[in-house]
Amino acid sequence: MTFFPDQAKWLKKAEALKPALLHETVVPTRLVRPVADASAFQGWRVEADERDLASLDSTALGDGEVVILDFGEHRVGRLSLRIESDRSFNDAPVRLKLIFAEVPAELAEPFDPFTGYLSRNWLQDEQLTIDELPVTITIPRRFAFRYVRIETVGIPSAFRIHLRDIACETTASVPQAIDHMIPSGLSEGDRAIAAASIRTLRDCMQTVFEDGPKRDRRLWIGDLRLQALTNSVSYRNFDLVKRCLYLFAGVARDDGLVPACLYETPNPHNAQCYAMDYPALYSVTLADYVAHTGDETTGQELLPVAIRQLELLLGYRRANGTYQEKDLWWFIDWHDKLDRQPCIQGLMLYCIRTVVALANRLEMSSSTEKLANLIPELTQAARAQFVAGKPLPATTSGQVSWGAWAWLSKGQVLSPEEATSAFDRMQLLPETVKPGGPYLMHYCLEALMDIGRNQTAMELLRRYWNEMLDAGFDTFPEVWDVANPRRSPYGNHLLNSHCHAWSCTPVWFFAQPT
Ligand code: RAM
Repeated sequence: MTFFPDQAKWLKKAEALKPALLHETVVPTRLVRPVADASAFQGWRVEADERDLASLDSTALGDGEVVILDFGEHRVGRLSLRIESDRSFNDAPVRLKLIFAEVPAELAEPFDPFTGYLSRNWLQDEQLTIDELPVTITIPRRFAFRYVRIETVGIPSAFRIHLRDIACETTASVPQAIDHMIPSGLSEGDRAIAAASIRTLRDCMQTVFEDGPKRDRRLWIGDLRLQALTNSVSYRNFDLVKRCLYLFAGVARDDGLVPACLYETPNPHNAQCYAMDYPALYSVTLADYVAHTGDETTGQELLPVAIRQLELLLGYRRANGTYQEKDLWWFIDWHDKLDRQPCIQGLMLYCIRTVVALANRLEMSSSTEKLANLIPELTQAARAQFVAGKPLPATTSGQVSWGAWAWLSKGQVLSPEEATSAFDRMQLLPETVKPGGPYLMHYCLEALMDIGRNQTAMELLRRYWNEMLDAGFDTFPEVWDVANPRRSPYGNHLLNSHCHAWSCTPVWFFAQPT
């Protein structure tokens, strides 16, 4: 028994909305090699190899040789290549070790001995062993990369090999060319930010909005909400958003809670990973979808799912007005020091207010009456904990953070005037906890926009996202900390994803009225 009687029907709707994947052939643009450089991102940059790409065809490769191809920009797809012997025979199998790298460090630093909290198999290496030459091979796994390192292993001295026709068949549900998606009228600097944003979104737009094509390659609500925003001012592929909303609704667990993320194959299913903030944000994603498309029929059908999330999540609220992570995990941001209590309370209020407004729009306001009635009490409780008698919004232990400020503002726990003055004073404090990554930074900027501080938001956006461009990115990464480029939530920077959904929103900000 599923909680919502229509879950099976919703999964069928999602299936019917599954986009066809588009494939285009792209080829490398040059040969490069990594160079240690303390001033470069993670200590590595690439420079042009003295060998010319055009000479690769005629280069006979022996044992232990390395070729590194630069595809010119970040791509997602499958690599194919032709391997030939320079003789009429090969008297032993040919082995190639390949590494697909989004950033130079992946080309230069050994993957082993492996440390990290996630599986080593997320690191993009591959080994090919080929018995008979000549052969043209397409590596079955889809990779996310800018560079491909190929190393020959164990080639006997009796023959040499040639690598030819190296190409990538890209995969995405949108075309590869991005220029027409970049808003007109931007300065040159903003165009560069916009291009990387669009490229990030493009490479994550597969048969769902993936969080990152390198890792986790799956659909998360938090990422989806931000991708859907950027999509609304670029590709406008609203069917993909609709598909994702139906997928989450279709895999809700027995009590109706949707997971934080889901798996698409072999059949869409619940990843059994729950986080308070992500199901709460289902409501906002749905409300945005209705606002962007005017598709009220879908809004009406899925409104009960959004309401159910908030009702269930409110059940985790303790008598003292707090939520506890041991009852249900929440994400909010990767910063280790951030006290997320004010964030989660502000976020819940923001989501409740959003679903109430959506229900009004859909003329279903009786369904959110109970939620609406709770708003004053929840707001007062949050004010008592984080605002009353404090010089700045802070946690009970006195921590001042951009995250708390953003979510208390978005939840209207702070009035616009309070939010404005608090932000100005907070900016002057050296000891505040800043966002640990682009995801929370997005919400800080959104909160600034809400109070009409668009100029400040855009200045912060340019500073933060330009730092990433300066580090050499042409897509935006999951983790960004200019002071610590090797920062990783996974205990190993090589596991980080460098083309990550939640970092793609600058284009949405550029489209907002100034
Ligand atoms: C990571 C993913 C994803 C994020 C979750 C919380 O595993 O990269 O983007 O939404 O964490």
